[in-house]
This record gives sequence, C-alpha cells and structure tokens, in this order.
Amino acid sequence: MTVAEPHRIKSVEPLHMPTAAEREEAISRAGYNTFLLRSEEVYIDLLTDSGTSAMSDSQWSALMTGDEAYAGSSSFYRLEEAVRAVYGFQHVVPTHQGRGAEHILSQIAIKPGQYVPGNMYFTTTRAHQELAGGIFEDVIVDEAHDPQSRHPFKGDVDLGKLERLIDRVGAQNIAYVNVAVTVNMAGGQPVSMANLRATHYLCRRHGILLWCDATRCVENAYFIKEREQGYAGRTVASILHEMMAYFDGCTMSGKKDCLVNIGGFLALNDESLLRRARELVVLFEGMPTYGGLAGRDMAAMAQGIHEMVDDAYIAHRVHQVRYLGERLIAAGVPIVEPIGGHAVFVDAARFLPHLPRERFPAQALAAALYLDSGVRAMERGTVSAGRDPNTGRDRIPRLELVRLTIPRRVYTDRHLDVVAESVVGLYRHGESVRGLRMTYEPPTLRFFTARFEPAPEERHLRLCDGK
Ligand code: PLI
Repeated sequence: MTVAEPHRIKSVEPLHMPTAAEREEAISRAGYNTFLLRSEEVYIDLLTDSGTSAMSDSQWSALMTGDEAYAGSSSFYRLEEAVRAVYGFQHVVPTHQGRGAEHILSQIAIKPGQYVPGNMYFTTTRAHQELAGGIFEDVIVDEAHDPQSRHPFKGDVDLGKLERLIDRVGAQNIAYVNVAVTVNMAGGQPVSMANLRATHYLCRRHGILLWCDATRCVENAYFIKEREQGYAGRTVASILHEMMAYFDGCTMSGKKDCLVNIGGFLALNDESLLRRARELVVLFEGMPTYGGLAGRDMAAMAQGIHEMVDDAYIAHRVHQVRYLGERLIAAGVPIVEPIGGHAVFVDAARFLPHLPRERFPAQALAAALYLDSGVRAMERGTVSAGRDPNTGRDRIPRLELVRLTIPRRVYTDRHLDVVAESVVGLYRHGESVRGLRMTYEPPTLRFFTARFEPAPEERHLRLCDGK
C-alpha cells in the first residue's frame, strides 16, 4: 500500500545540480571527505538526518512565541511539559544538542576507570565517556555486527555479555548501562520492548543505573509496533512512554526525532543527579532554564516533541526510508538488513570487494557517489571508528558502511529515485572506484575533518597484503 506524505508543502527551497567538473573540483578540494563539502556543492544531501528536518507551520509559529528571558523562560516550562507528557521524565535540562547532554551525563555519572556498557558505540557518546575516564564495552547482540542478519531487533542488548561483564568487573565498577534506541551505527536498528524490560531488571538487580540514548526513540517505538507481539494496536506515543519507563533517564539529540534544527536535553527523575547536572550545565551550556538554546529553540522543540509521536507522521517516515532501501535491494545492491529507521546503510565491503579496509572502501564509495550524482552520503566504518585510545591502533569494525540518511519531511520519493539510480549505476561499475589514503588525521572524531587522496598503487598494495 502506498504511504503518502502526511503533509503538504507550503515553502520550497531550490536545488542546484553542480556540473561533473564542479563536483570533481569540489571533492578534491574537500579531501575526499563529504563532511568538508560546501552545502551549495551538493544536489541531494543525505549526509545526516541531524538538524536537517523541515519544521511544521506550528513549529515556525512557536518560534515567534519564544520567551528569550535569561532566567525562567516560559519556553523552558513548555519544553518541560512536553518532555513530561511524551517521555514521562519529571525533569529536563536543556542542552545545545545531544553531545552537550552526553558531556554532562558522562561528567556526573562516570568515575575514571569505570566501565560503560552500551549496545554498540556512537561516536560522540563514546568520546564523552572516554573523556570522563570511562571504558566503553560493547554488549550488543552479535547479529548487529552482521549486515546480512535479518534479526528484527538487532539493537538488543546481549544480556549474557552484560551479565559476564558485571561478574568480571563488579557492579560498583560500572558507571551505568547506556542503551541507544535505535542503534545508529548498526544501521538504525531497534531494541525490542522485551529486551528493554529484561535489561531494566538485570540492572535493577545489580543496582546499576540504566540510561537511554533516546535520539531516535520514536522510530524504535514504530518498529516495536510493527514487529513485536502485542503492540500492533497501540499508539506510538503509548509505546514510547512504556519504553522510557524502563530507564533512569535519557540523553536526547532534539535534532533528530524532535524535528528541530538545533537542541537537545537530558531528562531524568532523580533529584540529586538533577542537582549535579544543573551545576554543570551552567558551566558548559547556560542557565538551567535555557542550557545553550534560545527560548524560541525550546518552543519549537516542545512543539516538535508533540508532532513526532503522530502515528501518520512516523509511519511515513519509516516507510520512506524503506522505499529507498527496497529499490536498492531489488537491484541487488548489498545493504544492511532489515532496513533501519533513519537511513539506508550500503555495505561498502561487499559493494567494493576489490578494496582492502586500509583503503577505506566506505569513504571511497561516499566520494564516488558524490562525483557521480552530487548526492552526499556519510562514511560509517573504519574512519568513523577511529583509534583505540590505549593502543593507538585503528579500530576495524566489522561494519564498513555508507549511510544514505533521510532528513525528515524534506525530500520526496522522486529524489530518492535519483539516489537509487546513482547507487545502482555505481554498483554495476564498482571496480572503477579507487581506494583512498589518509593525508590528515585529527586526534579525535577524525571522520569530521580527516583528508584523503586517491591511493596510487592499488594493485601493489593488494599484492603486498597477500589478498
Ligand atoms: O549531534 P548531536 O550532538 O545532537 O547528537 C549526538 C548523537 C547522539 N546519539 C546518537 C545515536 C546520534 O546519532 C547522535 C548524533 N548523530 C549524528 C550527528 C548523525 O549524523 O547521526
């Protein structure tokens, strides 16, 4: 059944397709890193769904009602009401975006040397945990690392792995367990309600706090409605409420599910943690009633929180991502399955089997896609994984992916047809895509600003590697 957009378009933004020569010049200047392209050099921008959503007319009007008082802004109280109603947490600490909340949580809850188990890492989340002296430990189910596994809840925590970690290091050496819903780096994969419940009881038994990275929690709730027995007849809003009840609190990047261009928050129930979070937010972000945001940003986010749990909206959102994924599957393109909630993840390792991991196949494929059609995607593989802080060596994740991320309410299915045609065309001539060599590597979160150049001696490298 066709799922049409549950909105009509009131304002448009023209797109510009750069010429082949312009694209070649642009990607070379950007060091073959799509993060370093200028937006006007891009035709269809699938770099991220973060802060790139279209706001509704109600959100634009909410901006005008923003209360810009330095302290006690009424927009803060509007945000607090929305968080209480939709997430169910009593307290909210606004931050400029998700990583601001991750920073505060890491600083108040991690003692140096403590472990922070999580269902796969996210770049900024782990970076803040490590900055606070924490040690990330991956406790996601094995299926999450297999792009071909069709497990319906590849984001699930492996309770055996978590329990073994607790036995090995002791509950007192675990700062908290951090569960992301959905799991971005696994391909936008959801966590089941049964798994959230079981993780909750396991943590409670050991007196360990359970935190949620709720960045894409509404997409997760929709997958529960679709896939988990007993939830088909429930609203996404009620499923989300139940999910959040298993957590002690959450960090949130409002730039995703909350349908705003900037904003985030920490939400929780515990008064003493709240006090410590507020002590830090004034240092790093701003007064506890604005936390790095303008009043108008909080007003737009409060409105977005109500809109994000509209059943028609979220059904279309997930189906639009699936539309692109299914077109690629039909043409035989290797992608992560099941198709996730915010993006289609192309399996660059299978797409470009001639390139060894040292030649950054996903980075090379993202650059090649831009050259082909002006479509901007993002590497999510070896470059994003960075280096182990203890050994200094490259982390080589099993997943070597290119993410085609769909902003919310921005592109139509016709745009996605153009994307699909370009990806399929490249797949047919994959062997022509050259590997890359890194020429500049920043010390942290290297994927944002690293630079590359085409690797000169592919055949020679492959012979040396014995591959
Ligand atoms: O970009 P922030 O600081 O608002 O949020 C950080 C963040 C936290 N958790 C998860 C799961 C994310 O996906 C996330 C940001 N993601 C980005 C920017 C992305 O492009 O996926």
